[in-house]
Amino acid sequence: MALPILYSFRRCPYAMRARMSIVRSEFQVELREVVLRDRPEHMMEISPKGTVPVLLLADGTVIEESLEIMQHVLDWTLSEEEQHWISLNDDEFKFHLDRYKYPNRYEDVDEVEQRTAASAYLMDLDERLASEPAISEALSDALFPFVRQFANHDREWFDAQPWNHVLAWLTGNLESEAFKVCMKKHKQWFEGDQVVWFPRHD
Ligand SMILES: N[C@@H](CCC(=O)N[C@@H](CS)C(=O)NCC(=O)O)C(=O)O
Repeated sequence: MALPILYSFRRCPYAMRARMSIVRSEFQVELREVVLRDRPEHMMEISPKGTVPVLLLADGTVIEESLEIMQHVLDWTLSEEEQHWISLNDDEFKFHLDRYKYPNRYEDVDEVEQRTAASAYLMDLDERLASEPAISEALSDALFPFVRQFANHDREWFDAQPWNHVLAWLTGNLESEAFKVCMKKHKQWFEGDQVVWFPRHD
């Protein structure tokens, strides 16, 4: 039977969260590594909006939103609280993250103001991570790839901030075996290439 196909880009935080959900589950896909300026024709045919990740199921269903991929793979129904954090992350935090990382791509953007605005979310997240019950693994996987991006922009500054729970949570995720599997490097996919299984099956 045909395997589900995942069009993915290693460094994309949306693709990362989708791959994390696959690593956590029994799901197995054919992974097709995409270079965004050279998107495969087949990917554009099944998902003309042109963003990664895209999951094509064996029955022909196309799932082209990272969160919907996670929900499908994990059979995950978001609680109200999970929905709340994901909206904060995907809308507000991502908005400021992009402007903090690439201020020149936008008009009238001050990098430090953007960093401060993004930091409000991280301080809230820090408080949430300090309280019980812990956030679910699925929610954690949906969020940390974005925090990773923010942290990597100026790691020294990030590490000096008073968000110890965020720091410990991020470190735990980045050092995890699951994340190592998720971040394994793959060559750009071309039609006719040998199938790359993900996670790898030996
Ligand atoms: N809402 C989408 C967003 C996905 C997205 O924006 N991915 C970026 C890469 S990180 C992308 O494909 N951008 C297309 C481009 O840059 O042309 C999702 O959650 O899957």
